[in-house]
Amino acid sequence: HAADAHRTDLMTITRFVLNEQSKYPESRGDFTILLNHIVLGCKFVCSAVNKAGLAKLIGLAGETNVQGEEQKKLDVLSNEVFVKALVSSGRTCILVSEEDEEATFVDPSKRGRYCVVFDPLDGSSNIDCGVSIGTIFGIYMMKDNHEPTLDDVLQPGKQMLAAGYCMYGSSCTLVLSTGEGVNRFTLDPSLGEFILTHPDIKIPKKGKIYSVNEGNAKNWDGPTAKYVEKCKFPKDGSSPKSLRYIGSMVADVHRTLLYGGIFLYPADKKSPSGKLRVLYEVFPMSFLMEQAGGQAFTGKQRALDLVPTKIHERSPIFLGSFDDVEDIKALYAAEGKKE
Ligand code: P6P
Repeated sequence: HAADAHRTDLMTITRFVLNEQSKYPESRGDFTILLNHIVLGCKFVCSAVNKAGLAKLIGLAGETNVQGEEQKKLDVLSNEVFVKALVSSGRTCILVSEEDEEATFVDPSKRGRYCVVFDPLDGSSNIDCGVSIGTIFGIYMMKDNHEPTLDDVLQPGKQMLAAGYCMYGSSCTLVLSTGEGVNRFTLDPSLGEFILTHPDIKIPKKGKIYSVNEGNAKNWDGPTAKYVEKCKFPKDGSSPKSLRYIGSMVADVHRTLLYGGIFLYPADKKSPSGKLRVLYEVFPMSFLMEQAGGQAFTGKQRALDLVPTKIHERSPIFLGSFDDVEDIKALYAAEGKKE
């Protein structure tokens, strides 16, 4: 019986990745081992986030991170857990975390070939009010077998081998792409395993939702202002789009991936490069969107073509349903022609 088959044929994330990797005869299982350590980190953070209210883990840790923001204890904890898990995997050589000003170069005795860029707990300002938050990560292979340098992580997003996020909300859900589509896994706490629940996710070609912080409207440039105006007062007789903005990137992007529509964090006069970080926010989410049939644009180019020069570099980002992003690309192109 199909339902029984589902219950007994548990496709765990490890089994799923092993199946995928078995297509590459030369793979030695290193990627699967690396991913297992990322999954371990996600399980730990999921447990800590769920207990946060009880364990009084929330509240300020008294330190501030490189972004000058008050660091909450869960940020500190999550970052330490991921750094330790990734180093102990023995498969990484460079780590870039939103929480650490400098990249971590793994000791040669524990070194592997992968570079991991991650935001251990994105949206952490929402911890205290229970809004979904998440871990975002991207994986590069080092450029070649030399001494690792920052160049190994300052690669365009299109060079990523894999990207994903884990969202800590009503359930713990991990969305992953290794370059062959997007798959969603849900943590079964009774098993402590992420089980494949939504294979091969595709984002709707067009959506009815736009997601942007309207509070920044005063500072937007022309094309963004024009696009949002079109969402609210469509000229073609179609109904206006709905606005949904949670203020936690993982939650806003997850909704966009499942329901369709567009997520925007534009440049503005206050922050000319926008707010979101290229390596561990823009690239992983853009990678997932393209793998799901959507697209991601910086206002100037395809997001994954961007070549970062600094590990905490920011970029404007417009990502989501293919047709919706196409619309804002046309407005930027028209602006470009005027200049
Ligand atoms: P704003 C959270 O702090 C975050 O980094 C992302 O998760 C989120 O999308 C964005 O900032 C929200 O920024 O300026 O709208 O509050």
